[in-house]
Amino acid sequence: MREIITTYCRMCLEECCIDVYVEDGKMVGIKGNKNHPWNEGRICIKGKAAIDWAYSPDRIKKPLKKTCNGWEEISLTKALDEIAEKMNNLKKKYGSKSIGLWKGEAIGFGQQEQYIRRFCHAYGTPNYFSCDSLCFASTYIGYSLVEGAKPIGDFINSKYIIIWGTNPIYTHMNMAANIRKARQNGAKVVVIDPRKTKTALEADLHIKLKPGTDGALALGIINLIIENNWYDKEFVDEYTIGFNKLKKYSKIFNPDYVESITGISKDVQLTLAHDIFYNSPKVINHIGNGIEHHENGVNNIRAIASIGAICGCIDKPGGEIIADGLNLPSLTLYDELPLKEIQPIGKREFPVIYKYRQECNTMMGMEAILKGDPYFIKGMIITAANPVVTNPNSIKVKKALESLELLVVRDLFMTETAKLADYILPAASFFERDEIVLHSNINRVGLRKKIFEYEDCQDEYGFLESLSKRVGIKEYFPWNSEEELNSWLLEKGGISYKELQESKIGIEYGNIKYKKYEKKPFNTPSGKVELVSETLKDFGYSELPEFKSPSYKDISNKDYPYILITGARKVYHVHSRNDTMPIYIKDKTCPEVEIHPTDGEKLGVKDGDIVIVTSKIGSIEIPVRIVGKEDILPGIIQISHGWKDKNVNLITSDLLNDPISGFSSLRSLSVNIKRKIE
Ligand SMILES: Nc1nc2c(c(=O)[nH]1)N[C@H]1C(S)=C(S)[C@@H](COP(=O)(O)OP(=O)(O)OC[C@H]3O[C@@H](n4cnc5c(=O)[nH]c(N)nc54)[C@H](O)[C@@H]3O)O[C@H]1N2
Ligand SMILES: Nc1nc2c(c(=O)[nH]1)N[C@H]1C(S)=C(S)[C@@H](COP(=O)(O)OP(=O)(O)OC[C@H]3O[C@@H](n4cnc5c(=O)[nH]c(N)nc54)[C@H](O)[C@@H]3O)O[C@H]1N2
Ligand code: SF4
Ligand SMILES: [Mo]
Repeated sequence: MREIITTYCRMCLEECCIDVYVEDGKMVGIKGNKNHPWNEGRICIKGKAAIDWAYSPDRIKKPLKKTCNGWEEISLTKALDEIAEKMNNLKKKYGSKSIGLWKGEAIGFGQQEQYIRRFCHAYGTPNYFSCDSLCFASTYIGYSLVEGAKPIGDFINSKYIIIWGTNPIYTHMNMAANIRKARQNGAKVVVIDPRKTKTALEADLHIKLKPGTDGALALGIINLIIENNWYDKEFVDEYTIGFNKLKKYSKIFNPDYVESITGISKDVQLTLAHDIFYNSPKVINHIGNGIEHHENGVNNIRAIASIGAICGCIDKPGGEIIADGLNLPSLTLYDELPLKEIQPIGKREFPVIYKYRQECNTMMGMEAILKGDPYFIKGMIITAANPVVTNPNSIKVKKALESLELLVVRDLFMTETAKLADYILPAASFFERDEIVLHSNINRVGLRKKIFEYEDCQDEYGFLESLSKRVGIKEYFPWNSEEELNSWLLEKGGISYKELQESKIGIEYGNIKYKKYEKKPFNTPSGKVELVSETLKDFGYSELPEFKSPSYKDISNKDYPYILITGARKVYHVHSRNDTMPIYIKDKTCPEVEIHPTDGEKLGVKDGDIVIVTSKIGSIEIPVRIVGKEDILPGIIQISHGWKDKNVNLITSDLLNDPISGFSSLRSLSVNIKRKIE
């Protein structure tokens, strides 16, 4: 039998709608779905490779237990029984808080995340960890502190799009398509990035600023906009607080001072400020991971968010829209079982992120495991993550995970993290689970469909439900399958499950509404846009979006004269999943350090030569790629993350953090680079 099943790709977070061709139950082909308004038929190379990936002969299909004779296959029932027994023992010995659960990027940020949060609180531990210790949460709180939510750019209708520290052509294919459409309709696109990315190459203007200095540029723009009376006075008066304080503070950021910090000329600063004014409110300041991974990340983000705020670009066509979202019930148990008496790991150091995200900090998690500070974590269940490669300071991560009394890893493949586990449980891929897919930027909801299954490869819900029975919390997992749960969630959210199942490409759940603030206050304590934040002040931080220079400027770093950016994405790869991708993708690129030709000359190296890159944390040997002289600023080097060999996180620091979000400074690290003498 031949059929086409319309579902959603989850090889990356774009969640493109795809048509999967199935013959006698076997997937044989894959295409982008042409009717879905999100990806309009687009599919990238990773999506095309998804079938080979899911059917890979390297997949783990049976539970594995580590024994003194190596890995032994055991039955799923036995594995779950033993894990539950060990969890119960740890609970008796050290309390339930000694167990943490960790969710990675591969299963996303929606319902899968909520199941794990639910399990944690039902079990009695507040220790929910995730990739969000390094991803998006900084952006989320930066914007939430200012305007109560993270807005979404209305790219298609925009006239002026400033892209700060992101490369959507590689990382957000469909957003990039919308930006291209806007440009065809006459919008100007500006990219701010120390490197000439593909997105920068296509832009009208590329501004190469020094890493970690975006906040200074944003404050300089704010200063020029205010001095020239280019802001939206009505919006500022009616809907913001703290304008005069911001005005006074931003005065420090005069064009000369900003140029000295950022390397951006006065003319360019003025062009930016003027063009923002001229095109407002159809202006979007869109930011990415490149702004988050710095010591002053959140405040830099607040400063950028404030530009749109003072120019009245919030919630207007072509500007930054605060999406309504679909009102599905939350599966977390923060209200029912708040566990107030237990300190979540990382809350002491980073209370604001905990307040806004209920997110423990993975870097502090390693401290807790190794030092027992504030108490010991003794057991960890990790799913869809590979922190030995993706978290900073890999040697420490490895040491910490190895020292646990119980480590369970759920993955499809034998990753570096899985190798450390006591038990590896085979996980279902996205082709093997039913789940709700939300595209909140276009108000659409759809269903990912289970196309096939391997007997022991449980989906996330199935795993947690079967563990819940064994550890005495089954009452919190009453649904018998993910399908049953989806139906419950959707019906509660006012969407018919049946209708959604029948509609191939999902349904729209409402129109985009503008200027909602006229009827409903902003979701901030004052109900207004907060250009200064009482919340931050109450926690002992500055109320202003203060700029602080990155520590690579410190004199103590003189032995590390280069600035390392890590993690710039490649089209072919997603984080550490490089190593498990089908071979024809894997072979396209390899780990390498990108350097400017002048630096290449200074070091006496050519393409392919091996160099040693050293930070205060460690060193790696890696081949060089000399890029074009316009492609990166001299003195700045770039290494993408995710490779098990030549892993850049062997030299990144876990304790050089943004004091508000706890994010590690992965994009402005002081390093040295030397040619390897054979
Ligand atoms: N130096 C540096 N480090 C970084 C970054 C950086 O820019 N620089 N970026 C950071 C960011 S933003 C992120 S999001 C993190 C990501 O880091 P992680 O969350 O660790 O993500 P992955 O490396 O993709 O690991 C995902 C794992 O899930 C497995 N997997 C795939 N599909 C499924 C599934 O359906 N179920 C289950 N259970 N497993 C599955 C994959 O095989 C893979 O081993 O990396 C961070 N690390
Ligand atoms: N193909 C692919 N797509 C992905 C992923 C993947 O691994 N592969 N990962 C997904 C995930 S989880 C994430 S978080 C996103 C990340 O998506 P993006 O945010 O687009 O991440 P990058 O490709 O690293 O682009 C960040 C850019 O910021 C620049 N940059 C570095 N430091 C600074 C700075 O201080 N200021 C400025 N202005 N720019 C700076 C870098 O040079 C880089 O070009 O991608 C998602 N999409
Ligand atoms: S961009 Fe590519 S990998 Fe990501 S969801 Fe779309 S098709 Fe899949
Ligand atoms: Mo991420």
